[in-house]
Order: sequence, then C-alpha cells, then structure tokens
Amino acid sequence: MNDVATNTPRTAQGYKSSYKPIWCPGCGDYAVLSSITKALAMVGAAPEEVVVVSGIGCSSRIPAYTSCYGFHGVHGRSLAAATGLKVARPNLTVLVAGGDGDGYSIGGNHFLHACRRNVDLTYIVMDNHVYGMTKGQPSPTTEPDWDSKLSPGGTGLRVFHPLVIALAAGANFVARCFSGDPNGTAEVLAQAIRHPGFSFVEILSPCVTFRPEQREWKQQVHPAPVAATDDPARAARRIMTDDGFNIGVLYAGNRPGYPLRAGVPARPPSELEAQFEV
Ligand SMILES: Cc1ncc(C[n+]2csc(CCOP(=O)(O)OP(=O)(O)O)c2C)c(N)n1
Ligand code: SF4
Repeated sequence: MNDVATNTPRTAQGYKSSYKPIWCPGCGDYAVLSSITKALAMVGAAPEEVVVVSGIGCSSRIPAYTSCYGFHGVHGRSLAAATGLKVARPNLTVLVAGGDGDGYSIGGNHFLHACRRNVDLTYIVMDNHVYGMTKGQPSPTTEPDWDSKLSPGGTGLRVFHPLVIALAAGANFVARCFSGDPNGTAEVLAQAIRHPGFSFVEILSPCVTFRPEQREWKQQVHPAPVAATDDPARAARRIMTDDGFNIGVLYAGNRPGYPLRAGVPARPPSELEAQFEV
C-alpha cells in the first residue's frame, strides 16, 4: 500500500458522492459500493488521494458514486489507464473496478499483463456471469448451459477461470467475495489495498434482472475452509477443485511489485499537452 494513511478517523459515508446509484433494485453492486467505501475508511486514505478507475458496464459506474477522484474509461481498458496513473503518481491509492465482460472479455489481455506487471493496484471485478448493461449477453464466466433468448441452448463454451488465471499470470493477492457479505468484503478489500503489488478481488455480485437465479448465491457461499497460502501452485489447486463459492483471501504472495519511483514531481498538464501538439 502507498503512504497515504492519516490519523484522521474516516467514515464510509465520507467516501460516497451525492449521486444516487441508478442500478436496478436488488443489484449486488449497491453492496459492493458500500464495501469499497467501508474498506477505504478502514485504510484511512484521504478521498483526494484515492482514484477509482473503471471501464464500461453497470459495475463500472462505481467511480461516480464515490467522493474520490474517478476515471470512467473505455470498455475493457481500465487496467491500462490505472497502470499508467499509478506509475506516474505512485503516491495515490488506485482502485480499479468493473465487470466480468469488461475485465475478462474485451479487457482480458490487459488483465493478464496487469497481473504479470504486478503494479500496486487493487482490481475489483463484480462478477455476475453476464453482460448486464447491454441486456444479458453471455460473458466469459457464463455457465456453458445457461439458456437465454440471446444464447438459446447455452453457449457450450468452457468458462474462463479468473482466479487461477490471475495466479498463473502473477497476481500477488487473490480473493473471492460475495456482495451479500458487505462487512466481510470490506475486510478483504482493506487487506487487498494494503497488500503490495497487484491485488485481485473477484466479487460475486448478482445481476437480479438478467440472472435472477443468482439470488440463491446467498445460500451457496461459505468461508474458505483453510487460510490463505503464499504458494501460488497450492492456491491454484485449491481453487480449481473448490465449488466456486469459497469466500475469503485465497492467496497472499510476496512477489516484489513493479518498482515505482515515489517522489517524482508531477508535471503540469500544460507541459504534457505541449508534447502532443500537432
Ligand atoms: C468498445 C466497446 N465495446 C462494446 C461496448 C458495449 N458494452 C457496454 S457495457 C458492455 C458489457 C458490460 O458487461 P460487464 O462488464 O459484465 O458489466 P455489467 O454491466 O454486468 O456490470 C458492453 C459489451 C462498449 N461500450 N464499448
Ligand atoms: S442490469 Fe444487472 S448488473 Fe445492471 S444494474 Fe441491473 S441488476 Fe445490476
């Protein structure tokens, strides 16, 4: 984590903006927003020293609902923008938020390389196994037999396994959470923010509109039966053989993060603009 902790006691409310979220009633993302603001209060980072970067999707609306700086970017490109930001301004706490379509489909390549680079970021994916914003197309984490108007009979495609892929690609912290457990999720997010290097937190967050059956996740999730390991191969084996509903920190590694040069003076925007004048 970067050096932004202060002695000022902070409340989750202090990280919320005045904009009212427009998610569907019952969407899991409301609780994720609340967990993010709780985690930031636990960490104690000043809102003006935190940036929330996102792509496009229902979940990617998160930055607007926080009082931190925000960047609502291009679909699938949040990690590229966040990596550049963190390298240029290492003293900022940078969170990246989005959906499974945004992060694993169009953004899949950035996901792999963000894990590999191990820049000190916290990547939060609200996984609802569907493209919510564009009205219910299957995503890389959609079950192969999910039958819908847009995928009659199911896609038949094997699902993408984000947690194991993150481990193989070099992420330094891997966790799975459930939006219906906002306090537990906030604790994990606070750990993820404090952990150096690239932290990946996958949050099962139901899309009640296009996947109403995901309301049952509440009965299916359970705490991971063993503590987090620092051995990526062991973590991968555990994740490959679990039921997909183990909640908690699953891997906390010690790989050195991408070297960041703290203290590099920020350049005025006019100087940067001058470089791109044609
Ligand atoms: C380059 C580009 N391609 C496609 C889209 C259309 N698009 C917007 S959101 C979205 C999917 C969002 O799904 P997901 O990331 O899973 O987030 P959710 O809405 O479920 O939270 C797509 C395909 C776009 N905005 N830009
Ligand atoms: S469409 Fe789904 S993901 Fe989007 S706001 Fe509604 S419930 Fe949430």
